[in-house]
Amino acid sequence: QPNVEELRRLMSLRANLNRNAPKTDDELHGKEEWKFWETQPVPKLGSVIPEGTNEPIQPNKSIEEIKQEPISLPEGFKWDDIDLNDQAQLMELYSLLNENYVEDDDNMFRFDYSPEFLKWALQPIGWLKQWHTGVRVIKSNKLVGFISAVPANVKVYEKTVRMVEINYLCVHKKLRDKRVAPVLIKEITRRVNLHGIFQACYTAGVILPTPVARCRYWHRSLNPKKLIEIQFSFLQRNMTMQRTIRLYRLPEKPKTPGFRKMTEADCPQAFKLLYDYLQKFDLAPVYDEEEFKHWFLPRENVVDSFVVEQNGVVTDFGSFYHLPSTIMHHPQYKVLKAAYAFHNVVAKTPLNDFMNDMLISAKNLDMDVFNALDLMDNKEFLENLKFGIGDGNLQYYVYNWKCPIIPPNKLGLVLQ
Ligand code: MYA
Repeated sequence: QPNVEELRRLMSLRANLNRNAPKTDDELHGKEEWKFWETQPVPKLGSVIPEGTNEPIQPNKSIEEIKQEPISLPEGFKWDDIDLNDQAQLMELYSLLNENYVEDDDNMFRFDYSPEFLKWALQPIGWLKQWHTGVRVIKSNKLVGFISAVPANVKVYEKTVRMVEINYLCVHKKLRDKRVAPVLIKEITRRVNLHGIFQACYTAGVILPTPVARCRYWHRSLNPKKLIEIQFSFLQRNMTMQRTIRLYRLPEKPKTPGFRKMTEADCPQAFKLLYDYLQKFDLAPVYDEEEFKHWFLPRENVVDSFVVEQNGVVTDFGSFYHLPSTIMHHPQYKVLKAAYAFHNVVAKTPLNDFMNDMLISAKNLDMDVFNALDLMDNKEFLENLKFGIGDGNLQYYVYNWKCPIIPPNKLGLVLQ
């Protein structure tokens, strides 16, 4: 554990991660067996996959080989698909996650995905209700577990694979360490397999067998006073609050001529910019125009997108999503408002200038912090625009696939 002085010096900002599995290489080496993961079609930790390999680990199954009945749950629990179009059920999922989902290492912040955000993230083109998989206590009907899959086309090196993105795996705090998570994972695998899909991608703060890529969050203070007061960040040595506030001050309005919020009419051009840009990555989504509209048309308090447009020509595009965190024990502040960089593509404006306008836009939406991973071309602007490095890695995984490790600058996938 670094002491407070070191924390100050590093101005270490926190990433939201979970603490139930190893997170650092040191913790990992203390772990001897993977009772669940060693039964799964994933590469062994430490295995080196030769260049040129890019294929499934296990061949696809025929329908007859897939179990028709759900995986057995422990006595007293039942499966129940969550209907997100039913407001009461949507709120049940919201509460489960709000109270039990991912926290930072020191249990100070916990993700607070809004109900509208969950609908956006879980109902893209092709979503299925049976992939919004819940577990309830039979007696009380209380929702105590959840896992989701949504369909996506993902390019891995030179192949585009129909797969699912797995997210929002959550087990109620009172039910932890009872091997419920492996049951949820096996059940969602079965339900996805029944649709002829045998690959999945997912991210986690924990290290599991075996990451295909690893990157890190960086944080740009927009409201440094609040961030320091809630101990999300620390006053640097030799800095006063006033100097810190001045350091992070931003212009009132975006500076690039033609920079504005994206509208439906911009979509064909913005889509083309992003589609072409994503080709250069080794792991990236392959959207069609309808999916692009789903993911990027602005939705209040969920996702925002901006373009630079002049004389009808869209030259640059950028987006961020809104993911607040609950501040767990602060007398005054209850919510940390965070913008997360999604996709950004510039064809004309210098990337640093464009991203500065994105920061200004986030600040003007009352965000406290702007977070970005060090993937795609983000390293070009992180330091210049005064982002500070976070304190945890985000691991990327592809289920039932073997290929060599992908470096962050070849990673083009951002999950919510
Ligand atoms: S990542 C976000 C995960 N959620 C949270 O961190 C929220 C807070 N934590 C919890 O709710 C629980 O601690 C969870 C574990 C549910 C995480 N991914 O039931 P257990 C392994 C995968 O006794 P619990 C996200 O949503 C662990 O190593 N496995 O433990 C993406 C051990 O296995 P092994 C994990 O703490 C999810 C086993 O689970 C994770 O009560 C992608 C212990 O189970 C983790 N994040 O519950 C899921 N954490 O014995 C995989 C621990 O081998 C999808 N474990 O060490 C795979 C693809 C499926 C679809 C395929 C289709 C083709």
